[in-house]
Formats: sequence, structure tokens, C-alpha cells
Amino acid sequence: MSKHNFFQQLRQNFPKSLDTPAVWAGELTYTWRDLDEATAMLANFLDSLGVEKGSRIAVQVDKSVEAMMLYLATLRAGYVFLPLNTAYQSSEIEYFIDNAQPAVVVCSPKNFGWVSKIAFKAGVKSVFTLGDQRDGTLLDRAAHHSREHQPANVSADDLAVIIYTSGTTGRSKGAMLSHGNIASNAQTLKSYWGWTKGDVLIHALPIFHVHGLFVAIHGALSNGSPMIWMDKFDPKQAIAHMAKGTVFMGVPTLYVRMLNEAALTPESTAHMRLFISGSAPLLKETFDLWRERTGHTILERYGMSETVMLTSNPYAADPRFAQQSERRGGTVGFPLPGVTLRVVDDQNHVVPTNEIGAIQVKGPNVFMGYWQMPEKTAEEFTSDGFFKTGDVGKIDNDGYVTIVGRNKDLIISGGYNVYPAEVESYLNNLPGIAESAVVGVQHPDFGEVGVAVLVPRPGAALDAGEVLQAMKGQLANYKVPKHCAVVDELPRNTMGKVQKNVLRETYAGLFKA
Ligand code: MLC
Ligand code: AMP
Repeated sequence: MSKHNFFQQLRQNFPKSLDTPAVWAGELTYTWRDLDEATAMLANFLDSLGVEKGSRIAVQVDKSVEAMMLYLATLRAGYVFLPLNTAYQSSEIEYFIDNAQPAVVVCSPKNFGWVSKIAFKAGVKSVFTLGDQRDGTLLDRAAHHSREHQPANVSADDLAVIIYTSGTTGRSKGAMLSHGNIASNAQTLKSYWGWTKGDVLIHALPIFHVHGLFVAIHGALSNGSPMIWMDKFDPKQAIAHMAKGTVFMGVPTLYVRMLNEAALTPESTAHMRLFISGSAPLLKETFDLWRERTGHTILERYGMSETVMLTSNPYAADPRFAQQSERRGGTVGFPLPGVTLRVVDDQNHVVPTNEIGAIQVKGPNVFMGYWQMPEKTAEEFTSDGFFKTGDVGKIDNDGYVTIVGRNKDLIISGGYNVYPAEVESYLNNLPGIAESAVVGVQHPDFGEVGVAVLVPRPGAALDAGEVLQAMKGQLANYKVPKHCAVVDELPRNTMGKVQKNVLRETYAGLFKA
């Protein structure tokens, strides 16, 4: 019995007519049969490697339908998928491979040289390549395998995916999500967002983080809905796809970029049913402008790698909240059915309505813990089993949740998380830098970007441009600050702690539109 295998659950929702389109990707059309058979071949190939169940399959490849198939095949065969951002550079990849000890690594053909070196050094037995033009050794090898595969027997608590998230201190942590975690969230969202026959998803996001990988792909597949596949987001193309699509999911930057296009009109979006935003705060201004320009009201939701989706504005009248159906800009809506969300003070006591506190959550969607970090996992849960999100917010009289900030030192830039501590530790190791502080400031396109403030070592002449250049190629591009300032000293409070709020104020206007 493979009823808990999440791939098997998705497959049961494939349409009866398997020869109809499942994905349109440029010139290519993939049918549901293609998805079924290709994932079977890939799953059989993974099985043929003789690796143990529960082994990690680490994947750093450009976005492609085949990359999605590799994800589905990994679930199908009962292994653990470990997606890695394509922006990660060698030192970052080295850490993930050492930490996760994958059995198999799949990388882009262009990166095989350096990735395989890291992988073999860490004891990985198998490294394959997968390009975005259906090329690479993975597909060559899978081509020899059967198009039939019985999905592996797993339990709901068996590990399905590890998603690495950075931390305020120390290195990244691998959030472990089970088949049951992702299945429960997919089922909840399918009904809460009113997925319906005839829906077509415009898939515009990367597939190495939960937004593009889970929320988008699971949404379409669990409804048997086809996807229009964009290898890379392009605002003009996305708007053109709206003539055929009905559902769009994006981080706020995608909405900001589409608003810059004259083609965005009530007519060009008339076929659309739903626009969803998340991963970063959607400015009320963007929410209002979108409604003005298109007549559609964006539905904002909130989630995390550790929990998948937690809250959502209503799609339709929500009987749990006095039949409210209003999508309120600036809020992230209601806790999803099955999710318990509370706002607490420093003593862990629930605060009254409208008061600000730390957001904690519980539910079948909440992850199993951090990979091989039991102490860190224990720290992030309360004694009564709530996960501490690190986000700060409030719940109003009508039940809407608003996120007002974070008690984790985190910058969200274009939907990607940047932890200042990681960037600072890199900067502090560069020659000539005595100390550094990285803060997030408002940015018209990315929402927020990092600014680095540097203090030179005595006698050293620091060139901000050179520092930025030195970082590129060493750190994922989105982590590289968009500006470097050189100062004599950092502002500190009486305890000697750097006053990041002062720095944020100083550089607040740097990128104002
Ligand atoms: C690219 N750059 C970024 C950046 N993306 N810098 C800061 N923040 C980002 N997000 C760099 C580029 O390397 C380049 O640097 C310069 O900025 C301009 O790049 P661009 O060409 O404008 O970027 P582009 O390739 O178009 O990518 C922008 C983007 C992309 C918004 C399309 O960042 C993106 O797909 N973001 C989505 C992230 C996402 O899926 N998040 C979900 C996480 S899940 P240079 O130096 O080369 O000029 C999660 C949980 C939840 O958070 O709730 O969903
Ligand atoms: P990640 O670790 O990449 O999964 O990012 C999760 C974090 O993104 C959350 O803890 C929030 O801080 C933030 N986030 C996600 N959705 C929203 C949203 N709609 N509004 C504000 N912040 C969000």
C-alpha cells in the first residue's frame, strides 16, 4: 500500500484522459502520461542505484519540467528531495553536501566540474547532470528504464523533502518535511483557494523553494490542472500567458514588475480567476494599484519552509470567520483550516486581540525538525508543541493576521531570505575589514535589499566596489549587498551592541523610487 506516498496522492488526481496536456513549456507540451511515465523511469533509475530508502537526492539545476519530474520521481521512489538554489556558490554547496550527506547529487552540466569535486570529496557515490534542454546524464541513464513503477510504500511521517533555511546565527538548517506535512497542506489549499475544473496555473517561480515547488506545483497537480511553465519570470510573457491561465502565484517583486507593463489591463487579465502573493510583505500600495489596474484583488498568504502555508486571505466566504470573504491588503488573512496560530508575549502568554507579539503555530503541516540538529529543533518549539516562527504580528477583531515585523535578523529580498549574520561573517574575513554590519533597506523592485556598512582596519584603504566584486562568485548573488558604505565606526548602544536601527534610518532613502 502506498497511500501515504504523496506522489501517489497527486497521481490519483491526474485526469482520466492521460493524453491531455499537463504542462505547456514553450514549444513543448507534456501530457499527464508523460509525467507518469517519465517519473516512473526516473524512479526506477534511482532504485537501480541501490541506495537506501530515505537517502537524500540533492539537486541544483536550472528550472525545467524535467527538474520537476525528478522531484516527483524522488517522492515516488521514497527518497528525500533536497533542492538547492541555483545561485548558491561553491562554499555554500560544500556546506549543504557535507551536512546532508546525500547519496546522489544532480547538477547542471555546466557546473559538473566543481560540484562533482565537492560531492566526491564528501563521499557521494553518484553525481549526474540535468540541463534545461532535456540534456545531461540523468535522462540518458533513466531512458533505459521501465515506464512503470509502483510508488514506494511510505508512512505519513516518512521524510519527503529537506529544505535548507539560513539562520540568525550559525549555518543553514535543513527543515525536514514529511509526506504527511506536504500532503495536508496541499489538500487544505486545494479547497481553500477554490481550485476548480478548467484552472490553468501560470508557473513563474523558481522550484527550489516552497513557493514554486510546493504551493504552485502541488496546487496544480492535486487538482489535475495543467501548468503554463516559465523557465524564468518575464513580466511581458507572464501577462501574455494570462489569456490562457487562470491562477498566478508570485512574490511581490513579480507583481511590481508586471505593474510596470502597459499591457497589464482589465482585458489582459480577464481570463484570470486568482492572483496569489506571498514569501514577502506585499505593500498595500501594490495591492491597491493591482486592483485599480486589473479589477482583481490579490490574495495574500503567509508561510515558511518549516511549515509550508500557515495563513491566507479568504478566497470565498469563510464560515469560521463570520462568512468574511474580504481580502484585506496589508494582512495575511486567517489561519488556514487545521492550523492553530497564536500571538504571545515574552512569557509565552497569549496577548489580547490587536496586540503585537511573537507568532507561534501548530498543525499537521508543521515540519518534523531540523536535520541532525535536535537541540536547535528543541529551541524552536515551545513546551506545548508550538513552533516559534520568528515573525511578529497581531490578530484583529475579525480574525485577520497582520505581520508587523520579525524578531529574527532577516532581510527578504525579492522573496529570497538573506541573513545578515552570514554576509557579515563573510565580510569580516575579507582583508582590510575590521568589522561590518548588514541591514535591510526599502527597495522599489526587491522590496528590501541589503546594505553593508564597513569599518576598515587601521591603515587599510577599502574600496566599496572592490568589496562587492569580491563577494560575487563567493556568495549567492541575491545575498550580495546592493550598496557598501565605508565608515569610521559603527553606532553602538551603551551595551556595545551595534544599533542596526540607526543604520537602517541612515540608509533608508538610498533606493527610494
Ligand atoms: C536576483 N538578484 C537579486 C534577487 N534576484 N538581488 C536581490 N534579491 C533578489 N531576489 C540579483 C541578480 O543576481 C542581479 O545581480 C541583480 O540582482 C538584478 O537581477 P535581475 O535580473 O533583476 O533578477 P532576476 O533574475 O529577474 O530575478 C529576480 C526575481 C527572482 C524576483 C525574478 O529573485 C525570483 O525569482 N525571486 C523569487 C524567490 C522565491 O521564489 N521565493 C520563495 C521562497 S519560499 P547582478 O549583480 O548580477 O546585477 C518562502 C516561503 C513562502 O519564502 O511563504 O513562500
Ligand atoms: P522561508 O524561510 O524562505 O520559508 O521564508 C519564510 C519567511 O518569509 C516567513 O517567516 C516570513 O518572515 C516571510 N513571509 C512569507 N510570507 C509572507 C507574507 N505574506 N508577508 C510577510 N512575510 C512573509
